[in-house]
Amino acid sequence: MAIGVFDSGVGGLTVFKSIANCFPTLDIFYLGDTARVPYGIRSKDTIIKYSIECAQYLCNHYNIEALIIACNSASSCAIEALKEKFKIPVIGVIKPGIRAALKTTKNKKILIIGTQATVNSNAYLHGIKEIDPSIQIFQKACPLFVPIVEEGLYNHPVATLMIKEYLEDFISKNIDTIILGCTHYPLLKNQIKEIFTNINIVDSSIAIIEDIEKLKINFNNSGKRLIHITDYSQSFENLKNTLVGQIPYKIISISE
Ligand code: DGN
Repeated sequence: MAIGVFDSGVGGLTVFKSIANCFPTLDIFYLGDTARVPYGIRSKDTIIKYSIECAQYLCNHYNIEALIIACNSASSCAIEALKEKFKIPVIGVIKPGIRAALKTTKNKKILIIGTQATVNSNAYLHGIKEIDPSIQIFQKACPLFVPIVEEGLYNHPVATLMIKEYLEDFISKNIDTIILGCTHYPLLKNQIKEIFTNINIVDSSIAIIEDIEKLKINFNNSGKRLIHITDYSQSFENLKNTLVGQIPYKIISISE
């Protein structure tokens, strides 16, 4: 038995890495839909279709006991469809992120950053308002963050420039908590902290661990890990090596 983790591409390896570190004996199979990344600019229907295909592949090929949606765009748009279709526990990154942000904020001012699909879905906003309607929420889609990270430029001055361009207007808003609502953004954590002093950063790849711990599954397997991708690129390999090192990968096909 094992768990399956999927993402639109390589960014979800931030979530995979966090899970792999916390559960060393758990078998984990990751699927990154690198042929069709990014999901963040696509319609809800397309994100649902792609997400079902990723989940179906993992269910068909491995005896998975739970499905983890590492991708914020897929978690925002497709979690209900996946829960309905697959009869195993399905965990996305939105609820853990919300829980962590609500625990963290003191002044009840939260900024959510993510892809266009995640921000348009209002999944974080509605989830937070349901629990605490008094929270003041700011949202900003930051579409250029993903390609900058994929290009390996997260430590380059261009990343700082880009973060300023998207987020400068929020500096004066006295926000105390930012939700990194995209798989790639943890790689920009330090640069975001440089711009917002005294900010708390919520990283769903860490927050999700609590949800996984609660699963009633067998965590004692052989600690097998395998990454599946739907297309190869050098940027995939570079980012994979940076994030998780020498874990093996194979190229697969999932669409009809
Ligand atoms: N994995 C996506 C997310 O977390 O929303 C980012 C990459 C993308 O599809 N744009």
